Amino acid sequence: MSNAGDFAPNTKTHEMAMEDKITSVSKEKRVIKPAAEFQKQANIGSMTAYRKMYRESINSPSKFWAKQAKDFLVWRKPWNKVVEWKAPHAKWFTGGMINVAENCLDRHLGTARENKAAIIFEGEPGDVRTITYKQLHGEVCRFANVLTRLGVKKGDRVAIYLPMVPEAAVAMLATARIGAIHTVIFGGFSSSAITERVNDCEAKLVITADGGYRRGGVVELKKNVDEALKKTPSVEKVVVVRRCGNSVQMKKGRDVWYHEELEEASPVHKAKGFSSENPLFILYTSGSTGKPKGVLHTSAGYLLGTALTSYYVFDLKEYDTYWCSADVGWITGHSYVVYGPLCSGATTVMYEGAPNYPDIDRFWSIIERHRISIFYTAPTAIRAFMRGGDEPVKKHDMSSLRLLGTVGEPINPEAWMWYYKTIGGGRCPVVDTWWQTETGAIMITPLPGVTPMKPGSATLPFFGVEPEVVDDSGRKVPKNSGGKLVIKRPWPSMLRTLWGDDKRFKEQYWSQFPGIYFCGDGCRQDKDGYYWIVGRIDDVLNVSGHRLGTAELESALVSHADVAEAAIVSKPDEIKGSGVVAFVTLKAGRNGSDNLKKTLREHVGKEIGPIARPDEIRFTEGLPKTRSGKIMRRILKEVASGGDRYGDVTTLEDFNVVARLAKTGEDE
Ligand code: 7RM
Repeated sequence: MSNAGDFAPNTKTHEMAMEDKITSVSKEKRVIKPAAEFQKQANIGSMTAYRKMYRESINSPSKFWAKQAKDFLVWRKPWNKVVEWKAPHAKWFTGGMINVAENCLDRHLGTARENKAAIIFEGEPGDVRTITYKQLHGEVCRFANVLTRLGVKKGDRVAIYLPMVPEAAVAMLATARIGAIHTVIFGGFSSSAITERVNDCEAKLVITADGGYRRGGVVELKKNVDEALKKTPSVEKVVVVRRCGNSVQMKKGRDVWYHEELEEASPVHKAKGFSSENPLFILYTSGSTGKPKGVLHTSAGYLLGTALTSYYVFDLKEYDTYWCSADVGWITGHSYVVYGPLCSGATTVMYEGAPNYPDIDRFWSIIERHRISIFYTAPTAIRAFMRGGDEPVKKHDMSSLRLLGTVGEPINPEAWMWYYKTIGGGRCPVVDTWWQTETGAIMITPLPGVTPMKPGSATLPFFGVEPEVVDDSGRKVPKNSGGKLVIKRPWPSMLRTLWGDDKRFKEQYWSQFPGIYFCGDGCRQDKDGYYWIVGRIDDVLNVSGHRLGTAELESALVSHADVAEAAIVSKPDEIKGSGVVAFVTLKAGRNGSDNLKKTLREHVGKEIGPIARPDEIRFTEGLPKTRSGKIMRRILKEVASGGDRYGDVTTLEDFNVVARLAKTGEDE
């Protein structure tokens, strides 16, 4: 139990900082020690080993990164300088020459990995394809020759708009192989999103498919491309993968079939070395307002970041079957479906379809049939499965799993425990990995088998990462107080700029604290040095003068047995200045009643204190989410205050959710 007194600010010392301080209300205390059996075989064997290596990475970064770059990558020409840092611009491994595709493919040939599965693909209808490293190499070489023949040169932009099929990985790797720049556009985006992105980077060529399978139907991708390309003067050619066999229109002189081009192409392609800082890809990430930002990543540093984290965070072993359920349209798909695992010679699984098709147990069925050993997914998916109860999981043999991971949002301790116990059977460490499109690779994370885990915390920094929690003036805040999360030094896989908009790059990430990267997240560091992300700074609530992150309040609601998911926003309140509105989805079979509203308010009061008790609770069938599963609190805020100016909703997964949400307040 707690009382409001706990939250009384110490006005003497904190008067000045009140504005930017975030009050933490979490009472989460559990510590889960990883199993000894896991530790015995882990790629990093102890906390002592982690701390030693971390210290080296911070005290002698150039020496540390030089060693990793030698151990994890193959080079055409060694670098002269590890890092050149003129804030906010970094260059890594300058003077070095490298080919990213060679690092993911050619290096494994002539080794025992040659005939190992590089990709195991499962389509939504149930079709399965296994592609070995040798086969993948052959296909990428052929397609690299096709791209060259179609006029793509080093530095040209290639847009990829495909379903989650192996050809997506082939397209990315072939583009990289010839030194061109890819921009993957998520297959769920509309034609206007394609137009905007293609025009922003002036893509010369588009790779798409006739369609992709989703929830039993066909998403007509080529049709969307045709519509989008009415307004894209830069596009000269379109390559179409045949996936569903649905009829498409091929524009003469512009459109060619992937399979026909490949048939004619030679499987021999000699990879050239490109400079370390050669751009590898642009990935558009939508801010809450304004046009999408084209995050630019380059070659060597990015690849090193993804390879190193793949090895240590996922504890990759030669025999693992590794599955990251993210779409290649997101950074997680780039870094942890394609580049990280393939550079490490791992077997990476790709699944095309919806998580709940034909049934809610599809993921568990995939894990059982392919004997997946490492599984990486998002909290939103975990909560959705949790909502469906344990039965769908129990139908499957999940004993092949040895490691679980999560990314995308703060994971509430309740969902963490469910994931750990029900999916992992209490055997598997859970790595809660904090990172961003901009960071390229995992930044804050446990090392499995080694780092004692705290449900809801991403725990400790990865090698070379120096985070800090600061107030608005950039001063480090005391342990256990909230503030802004910054990264104090450059790291190899960091974004280099925003495509065509270096001014926005500087403003967005480097203007708050000169020379220091501000990620936009609120955070708290506990007494053990563990980091707890409390949500986006833009979403912070103001309750009676206290600034509260969204994650802790939502997590308190979700810890109630009837609640599946919750999102909290503030709304203007005439008396208090602002009030707290909770949108709540319930577990299957539970009923939203006035009684339950009362119970939930009391529950939150008990869990974290009376000040955080929501003023209003609204039960809803679903929450507005981005297509990668992040809750769009900006829309909920608008709904809560009775408005309908939702702003940019192009990344919204399902607009019907918003329409239904608007009705949730009507009985109030
Ligand atoms: C990888 C990815 C980045 C934002 C980030 C956070 C949130 C991601 C976690 C997390 C708490 C985590 N890239 N986020 N991972 N919050 N714990 N483990 O998601 O660019 O799409 O999003 O996602 O707010 O800033 S992203």
